[in-house]
Amino acid sequence: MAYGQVVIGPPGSGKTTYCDGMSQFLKLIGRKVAVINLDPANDALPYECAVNIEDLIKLSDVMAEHSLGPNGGLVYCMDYLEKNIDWLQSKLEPLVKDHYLLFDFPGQVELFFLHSNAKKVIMKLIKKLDLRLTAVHLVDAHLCSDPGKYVSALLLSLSTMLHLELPHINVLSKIDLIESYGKLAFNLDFYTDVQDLSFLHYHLDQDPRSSKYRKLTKELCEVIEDYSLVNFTTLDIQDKESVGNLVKLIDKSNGYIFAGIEGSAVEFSKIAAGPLDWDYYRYPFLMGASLDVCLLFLSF
Ligand SMILES: Nc1nc2c(ncn2[C@@H]2O[C@H](COP(=O)(O)OP(=O)(O)OP(=O)(O)O)[C@@H](O)[C@H]2O)c(=O)[nH]1
Ligand SMILES: [Mg+2]
Repeated sequence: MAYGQVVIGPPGSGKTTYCDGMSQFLKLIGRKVAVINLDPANDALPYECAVNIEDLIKLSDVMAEHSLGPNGGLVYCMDYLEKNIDWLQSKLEPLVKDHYLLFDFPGQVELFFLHSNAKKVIMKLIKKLDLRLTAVHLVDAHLCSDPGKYVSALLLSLSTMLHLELPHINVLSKIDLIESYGKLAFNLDFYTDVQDLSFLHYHLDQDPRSSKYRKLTKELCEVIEDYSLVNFTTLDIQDKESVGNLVKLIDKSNGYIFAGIEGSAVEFSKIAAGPLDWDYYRYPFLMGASLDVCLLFLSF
């Protein structure tokens, strides 16, 4: 059994930078990490990747051969990957024994809430290799600065959660830049907790573009609230405390914290309900240290 993350989100939301930063962080806390690039449009990779889809198929070749644009080309590449899942499986087999996996996916969002090929790739890997994966869905925090864009980020997050059916964490990325977008209409908690979207209506009405779709937006907000599934955590990939907090959430969601624990159902539920300060106890030199102390040791 191996654990890992499926890193997804719109173009430019920070997926590749995240895989780089997250792999560095996890290595520092003692995990063996393999980053798998499944985005054939990723040209300059900042991390050393263990598996690269480019070795199977190149986006430029697909576009030239089939007269496709980049979007159609990416859908083709995902289809091709699904048909050739044995290639990926054989590359991953030696890694799953002792590595934590980070999958860097393309930023074409319809692959994750509409088409079935990327989902099939993930599900086949989970089944064949006995993986425990969490979807980490990155959304640029910039979208909070515009109520209409924020509603579309909520809808995208919800439809991706429902489509992928994985343990799922939505992340507002690049949170370090949030102040540079001007004063937000609400406190950041409003955007992360997704508690009462009716407060957005007034601000949506101020924008002539969104006031035109007032009724539609209201109905969509109600759908989001009725499901009551979406919330966000925040991330500044350069801030080790921010990354550390996210790692704890992810490890709880995919069950990493339970790995190797042999105990009763009561022990499991104690851990599940307990505070999130468990991770670093695995590493003897950090035994008993608080997260702050751990992070001090693990300079990023
Ligand atoms: N300030 C800041 N910039 C970030 C952060 N994360 C990513 N970036 C920047 O955002 C830009 C896009 O990052 P990428 O990692 O290439 O985004 P991506 O989601 O992989 O993009 P695509 O693969 O094209 O979909 C880069 O210039 C990064 O340096 C962050 O936490 N803070
Ligand atoms: Mg990328």
